[in-house]
Amino acid sequence: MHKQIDKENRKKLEALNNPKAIEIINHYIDLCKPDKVTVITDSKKEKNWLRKKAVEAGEEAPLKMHGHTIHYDSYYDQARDKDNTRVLLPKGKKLSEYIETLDRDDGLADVMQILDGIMRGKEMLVLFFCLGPVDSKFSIAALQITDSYYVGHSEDILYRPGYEMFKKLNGSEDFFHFIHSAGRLENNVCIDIDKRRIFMDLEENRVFTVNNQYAGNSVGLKKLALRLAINKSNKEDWLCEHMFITGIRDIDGKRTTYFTGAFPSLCGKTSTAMLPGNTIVGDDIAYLRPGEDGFAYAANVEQGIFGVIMDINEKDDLSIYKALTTEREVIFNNVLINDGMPYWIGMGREAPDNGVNHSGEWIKGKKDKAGNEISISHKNARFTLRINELDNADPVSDDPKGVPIHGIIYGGRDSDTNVPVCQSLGWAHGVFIGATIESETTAATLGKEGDTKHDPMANIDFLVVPLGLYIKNHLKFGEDLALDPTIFATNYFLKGKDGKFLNDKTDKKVWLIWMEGRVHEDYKAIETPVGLIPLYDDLKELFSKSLKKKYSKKEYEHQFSIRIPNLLKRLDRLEAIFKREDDIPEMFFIQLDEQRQRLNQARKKHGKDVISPFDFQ
Ligand code: SPV
Ligand code: MN
Repeated sequence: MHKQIDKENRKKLEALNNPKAIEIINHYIDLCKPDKVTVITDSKKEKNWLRKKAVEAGEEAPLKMHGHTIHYDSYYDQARDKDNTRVLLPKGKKLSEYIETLDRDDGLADVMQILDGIMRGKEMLVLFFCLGPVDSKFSIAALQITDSYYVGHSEDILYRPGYEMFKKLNGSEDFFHFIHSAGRLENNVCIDIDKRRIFMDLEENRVFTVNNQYAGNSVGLKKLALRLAINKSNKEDWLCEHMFITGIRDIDGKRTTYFTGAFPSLCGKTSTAMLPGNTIVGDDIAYLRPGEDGFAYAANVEQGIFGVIMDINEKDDLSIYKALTTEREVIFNNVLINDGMPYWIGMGREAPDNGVNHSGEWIKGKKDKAGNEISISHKNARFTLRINELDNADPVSDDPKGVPIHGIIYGGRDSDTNVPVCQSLGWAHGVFIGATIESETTAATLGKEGDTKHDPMANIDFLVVPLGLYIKNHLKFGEDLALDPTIFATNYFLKGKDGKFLNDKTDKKVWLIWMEGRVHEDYKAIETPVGLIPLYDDLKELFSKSLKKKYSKKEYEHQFSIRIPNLLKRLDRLEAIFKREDDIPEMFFIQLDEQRQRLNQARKKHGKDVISPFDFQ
């Protein structure tokens, strides 16, 4: 045991009986050279200490409402940092055109040099968590080393405790580990942003992340663990997905059916998972495993939400809004603070025109170095809280069995092609739909917004295995199930010629109820070249019953028309992309060809480019 670990902390580590964990901790004490090392167990007292330290150190500041704190990330660290994220690979190995890699030896040498002495003057925290519910087949143990109290505090909110779990590992080396340092700070935000690194080392199940604070970059258990788990799942027989899990109620509010859903970031994922009337199990990452009864079971990897706060208001997202405006443990990130109260874009209340935000002291009209006006909060500003603090938390969220999944929803951000909702023609066609998600880029990652990007299963940012292997495993997962989930596609972002959205934000409730009803065969559907779409009469009734809204034939026709030229163009684009990848399963190209044939045949039969849904009946 390292001589720098005092008696009390030494006892905590010895109780783990895990030589590999001790070896890792010793190694990074030697390398990072902290002034002090503190081991945090599952005890409430120690977690409270962590929360207090985050405030004492200035990484968080208390707000007026009891339990609320604010944390800021550097102005240049407001989202996932894709440019500095790499998968370390042995020489000569290739993954996919999509995946940024780096020679493993070079990457390790580089990051070890940055880590050398990085914690001088700081305290190293050693924390233990469990990914997935504890004591279940989903559980993965994780060891976190960090010098950020904010990261430790966030993880305490977002993940289940893992110290006791580590004891039960009986010395096994089968766990993930994460090494994080925020590096040098000024006004409590990172300054060495040119030395940011996020390196995934699959061989050792470890991730290095330095000179950052934004949780998507710094919190090991979140998107960094997602990558390690994707690697693990693809060698085994389960799926690790960038998916929410939600319990959808039928139109009478009597039956609850569990769905998962994958949407690229900032494309309506959390609001779909949190729709009023439904229950939330998880909003970001799910593990899916085959159950003994033939269903797929899904578990939430997390116990909290690191959610986007932009546009959270009383009208659109009541449960979250209520949780954010009442007393409880909440960390706010990168929003405006005035007189101890948080304000953000789209909160539905008038905001003051000065205060402190992600740019420091702020007054309305303030510009950044590039001359752009700084908004009151960042578009990717976030909040962190526990799911069980929400009034729509599902009671079985922590069930070690997970929940049985009847449906999977894939969504993208597309203004002119896909219909609002459609059911796949079977598992393989559904996998094809998921694999061909396209979306416009958003503020969730650093860089330009609004470019169309191909994002298979909304998981491409996190893929660390070849795309072909990932798709093959998806196909196999469904084939092996006796009762595979029904796959649906949604698109909330269709626009008319005037550039206005064709649907309200709240319309997604109708699409969800329809999907829930479809898996129980409550509604009929119309077969089109892209899949099965709703009947007008069913939607009219659902709009009226669930939203008290009129839904005209004209609206239906506009939204559910099959736009053949746009759909064919998409297929050409995607075919070119997939042809450049190695080992894409034959089944994928069969689906693509069949989809193209169906579109061409429909164009011929109906003699037009844009076919009304009524023409297919
Ligand atoms: C996302 O962008 O998909 C998020 C937030 O869930 S982050 O933690 O940054 O990945
Ligand atoms: Mn996410």
